[in-house]
Amino acid sequence: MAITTMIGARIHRREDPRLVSGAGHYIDDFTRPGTVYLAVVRSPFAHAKIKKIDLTAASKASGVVAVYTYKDFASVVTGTMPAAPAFVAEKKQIPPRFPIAENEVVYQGEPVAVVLAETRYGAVDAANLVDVDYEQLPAVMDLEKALEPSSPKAHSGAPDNLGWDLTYIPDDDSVMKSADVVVKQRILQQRLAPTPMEPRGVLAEYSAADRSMTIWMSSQNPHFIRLFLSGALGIPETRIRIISPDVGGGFGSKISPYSEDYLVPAAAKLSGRPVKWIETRTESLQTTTHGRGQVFDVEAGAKKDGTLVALKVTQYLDEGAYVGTFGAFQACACLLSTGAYNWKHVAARTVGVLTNRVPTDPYRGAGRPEATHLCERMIDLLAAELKMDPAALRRKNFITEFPHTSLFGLVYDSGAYEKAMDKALEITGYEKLRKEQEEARKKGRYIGIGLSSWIEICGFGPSAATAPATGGVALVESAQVRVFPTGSVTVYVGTHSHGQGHDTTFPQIVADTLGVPYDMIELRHGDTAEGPAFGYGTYGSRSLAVGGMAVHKASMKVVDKARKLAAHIFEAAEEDVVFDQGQFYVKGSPDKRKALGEIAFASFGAGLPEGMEQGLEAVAYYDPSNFVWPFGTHVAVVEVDAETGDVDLKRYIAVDDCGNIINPMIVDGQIHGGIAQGIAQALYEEVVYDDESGQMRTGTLTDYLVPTANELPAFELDRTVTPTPTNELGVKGIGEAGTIASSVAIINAVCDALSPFGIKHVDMPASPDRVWKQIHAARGSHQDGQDGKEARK
Ligand code: MCN
Repeated sequence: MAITTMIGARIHRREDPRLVSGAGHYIDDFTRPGTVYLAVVRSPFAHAKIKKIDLTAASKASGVVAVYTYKDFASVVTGTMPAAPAFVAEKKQIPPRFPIAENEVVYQGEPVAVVLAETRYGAVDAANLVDVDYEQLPAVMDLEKALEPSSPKAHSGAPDNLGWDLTYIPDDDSVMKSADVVVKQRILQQRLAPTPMEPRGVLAEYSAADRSMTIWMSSQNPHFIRLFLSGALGIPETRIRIISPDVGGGFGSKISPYSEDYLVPAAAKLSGRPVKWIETRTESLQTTTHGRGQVFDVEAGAKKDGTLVALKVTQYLDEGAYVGTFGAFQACACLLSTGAYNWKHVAARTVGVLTNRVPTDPYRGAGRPEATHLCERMIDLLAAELKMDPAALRRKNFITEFPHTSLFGLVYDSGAYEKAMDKALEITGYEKLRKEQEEARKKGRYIGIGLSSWIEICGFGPSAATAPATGGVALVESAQVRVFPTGSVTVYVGTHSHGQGHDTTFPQIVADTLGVPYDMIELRHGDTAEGPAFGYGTYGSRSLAVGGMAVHKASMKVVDKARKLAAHIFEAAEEDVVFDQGQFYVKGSPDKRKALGEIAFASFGAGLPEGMEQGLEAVAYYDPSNFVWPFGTHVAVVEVDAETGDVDLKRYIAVDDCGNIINPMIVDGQIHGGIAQGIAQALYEEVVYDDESGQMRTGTLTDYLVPTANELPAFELDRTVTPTPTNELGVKGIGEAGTIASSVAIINAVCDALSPFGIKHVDMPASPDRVWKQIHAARGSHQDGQDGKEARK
């Protein structure tokens, strides 16, 4: 018999023909009869008192149905928007957050009023007629100044701007003193705007007759949104249905609930009309949560022979004006700062700072790109100080024994870090390239080679670890597998695919587990009216390692029931029935077989075994025993033009290990996208605010520089395969790996290229302007272009 091997098959994404031919369904494709359009009146100031709101002109404008402010919403929405305890349970200050401002605005773009009109343009025009009288207040923009006692406060009347201050492991100076070399560096992680292709959007319809709410929205985790809205709107979960159909990217920015997620359904309830709001690109850049926004002070020490000794990390995290729902999760950068290496000691402290910017929240990698960046930067700084090759320093200190318990008590499941690095170096032609670099320098060409040996914690997560971090609901995952009488299968999952290819990979798992042809299996997700009671959503590269396992587990429950029925039909003992590639037979009689489809048909008929119910379907919740820990090594090769500061990314090599693989093509695609986002941070993107006024300067895509394919080289990918012992499939996550690894590979390459100038560190984005200024300063002259000779000697 042919062996079914859908797991591991490099097949095309089945969702793509639909998506690339315009047959996808995004939020703006939906409208309900009688829909009105909502426009949000937003604060133009980062910080101001609202003295008066005059709605007269807006209310009279043509086509306007209603204009609502805080007091209208206060009648239908209660409580405060959620903030998970995450890794800083001892949070000091969580400013209460209502979806719309009452007396004070604390970031530019905060909602102040909403207008409902018959047309979208009518709503926007009328929103411009809402007359708000503000008294501008000082904006808190600088993290260090914000912590000074004399600083203005991000929220009037607050005692200070401290969100949290938590020491995970205190400093032990005596260990650092035992190091022969110590390097110190301040590392900036600029704010980033997630910029999914499809901005956010919400359409809500309230039925007064049966007191039910249906909401179409662009979300990565509709069940959590249903949970939050149920509490805030006072509607039972059973009467709220969230539909998140095709979602045009999220990158973490569509995990948390937003103001509009409350305001649109509330406006539907208040007005009695279906209400639709679609975010504009400027609203997206200004009000969708940002990522990163951190400053690290780091110190690292090593022995002369390169043995790593101690690492000391202080993270200052710009929370923005409120604590993002999962914003404190980014503190995990501290817990992963030791990376792929053995250190004798680590000290780590995280400080959350409230400012007058839009809140930060998870953005692809969330804490893990920051951890990798600081660790891999310090490794390179130590290598330079020790005059060691950066690859040799890594090799000397890699963790080699697994499972490995980190200094923070986290258990790394499996790994082969050196093997991945060796493969990456081999593809790079590392030794030869180092020689070419040397030659090029003699000719005044600045080539740089940057390594990043990354690790990641993902697959959230074990209930014991995640329930306290989320405030109660553990991040397990659910699936329902339903076999129809003809043997076709529908699988309902609690994860949400918005670019990750689950419609392809999850049926691949079911095809192998049930032995049913791949084309007979459908995946459904993103509708809370279907499937198990709760789904936990897609983020933290958890869908396969947790959700895929729930799918596998539910499929196995189906097999177990089918085996009982097959035994009954064969008149054999259950333990004598063999299940092989979708076929049942009795041991010793392989010629007399019944396919799962035949058993399915029988399961809907008469004459079932005593006590067995009709049908063949199962629900499973999967709670992993640990996280999963993918890893790898990336190498970037750049050339810096010393006259312009331009960084030319010449090659990018990535060797990753995510355990067993369901679909290599999809994994490659995930790595491609991830690397592109890391390159974007390293070289191009940065949210910029005016330090004094708090005005955002990067409110359009001409100011916020998202790279295109033109800026990216062809990536050279390869992999090693080290299965995880954490789950039966042996799989680890890959959705964020590229982003986690790549920004520091680029920056290490840029610093390597600039080492002849004595430049040790470059912050992100390494734009021509920033790089040129550093070269210029290093050359010790203020005259443009006159002074390259020292570096070239
Ligand atoms: N996969 C596999 N074998 C493995 C690992 C993964 O075949 N060993 C497949 C999975 O079956 C799945 C895909 O690769 O089809 C990614 O799986 P996984 O690593 O579990 O990640 P998630 O599906 O949970 O996706 C989340 C991750 C995150 S956290 C962000 S942010 C992100 C990302 O995925 N946002 C994305 N990738 C994105 N891709 C697109 N196009 N758009 C986004 O918004």
